[in-house]
Amino acid sequence: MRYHEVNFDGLVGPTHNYAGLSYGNVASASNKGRVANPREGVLQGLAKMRHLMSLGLVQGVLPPHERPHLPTLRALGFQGRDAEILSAAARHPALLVNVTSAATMWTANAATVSPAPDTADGRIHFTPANLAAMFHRAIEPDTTAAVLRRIFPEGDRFAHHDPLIGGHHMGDEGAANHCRFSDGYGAPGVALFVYGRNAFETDRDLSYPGRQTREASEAIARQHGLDPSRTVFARQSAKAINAGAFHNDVVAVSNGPVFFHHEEAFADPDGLGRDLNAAYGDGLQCVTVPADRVGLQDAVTSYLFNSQLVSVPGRERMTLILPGEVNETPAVKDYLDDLIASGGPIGHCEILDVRQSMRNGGGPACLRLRVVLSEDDLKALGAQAILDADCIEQLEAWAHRHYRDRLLPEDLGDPALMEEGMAALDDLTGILGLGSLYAFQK
Ligand code: SUG
Repeated sequence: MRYHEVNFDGLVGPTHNYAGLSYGNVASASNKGRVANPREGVLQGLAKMRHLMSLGLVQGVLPPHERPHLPTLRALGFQGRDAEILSAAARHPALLVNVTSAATMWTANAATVSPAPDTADGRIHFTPANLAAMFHRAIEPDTTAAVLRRIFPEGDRFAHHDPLIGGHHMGDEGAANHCRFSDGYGAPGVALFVYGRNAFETDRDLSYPGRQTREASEAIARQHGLDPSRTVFARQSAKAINAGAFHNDVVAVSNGPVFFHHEEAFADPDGLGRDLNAAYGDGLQCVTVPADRVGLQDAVTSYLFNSQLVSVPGRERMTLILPGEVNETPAVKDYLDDLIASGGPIGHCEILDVRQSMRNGGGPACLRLRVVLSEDDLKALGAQAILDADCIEQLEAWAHRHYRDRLLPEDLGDPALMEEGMAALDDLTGILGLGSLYAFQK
């Protein structure tokens, strides 16, 4: 049976804007209040998907969530018709920007996914991330759960868990803090869970939030039925978090047996090396980028590690899909030239423009959730979530039809924007065969 690692990219939503909502995410803070272009954002994302398809990879897509999120506003006591709720909420601009964020585009934070070969019952397990660290993201899990259940029907192939309870203490940010190593996607893998802090300790070393806790990662490993001897937990270094690595995927990425990461990503790199070797056995290939070649600061601004590391059919060495910002960081550019010349496991670099997302701290890897699927699993999906030439063309036309090309945080109270968003998502559920999914459709 052939297995694929499918990237499910999040579509940039119609309310994409720069509101400076994520403390500890340097790009989000520094671009606060800038004019956003949602149409350009969604088209950049679709161009990335097109590019991966052109390389012969199977490409999936996940829909944006409804924004403003009226169910949250209703739960907070706002009443009346949709337009009345919006105009009342607009008198609380800080709340409104939070419930209107298009952050669901970063599907690396949608869920943690454990492939079938790694789980005790041989099913693919999903836990939607509770994203408890940030209010604008903590409103995502219910819709994420509904979307995942629609696309991957619960049954003998797919198993769904509820998002973790426990709020901040069980803070879980999904696949962005999870790596998997395997010798072929269909072979049993080793899971690496990376956390920023312990749930029940005050960490005085952190100046920015450690969004993921060790206890949350352990809970997920337990409920997914992972083999403890093939599961490793590692703490991020405070230095990396304080430099802006709010998720581990800002400083590390894995594919197959390859682990590409920054030297200063982890609190105890030697311990991690020993644990991974013990769990994986021979064959793990670490590509560790020394701090004297690329400093943490440059890693964070360029998003070198927030690249997608992919195995392209017909290419012997792996390919890094990088954001355009790497070209603007001389140390990173030099490093990449040497990396390719070194003859190591990474042999190709391809650079794509995802700048609309990057300005909010979301690189190529943030925009995708990886799910290992067999050919039979692909046939069992419950919606048209895998792209083909026709579907991506329809999505591009859809984006041109519905999206604005200019948006500021102060535009978010506009009732026309809310209506445009609903019309876009209603249309989208038709294109992707998702049925009625959103609260406004019920
Ligand atoms: O959660 N930015 C997102 C970026 C998420 C990136 N994901 C990964 N690294 N996997 C976040 O910080 C900013 C929104 C704003 O400021 O308007 C934001 O939510």
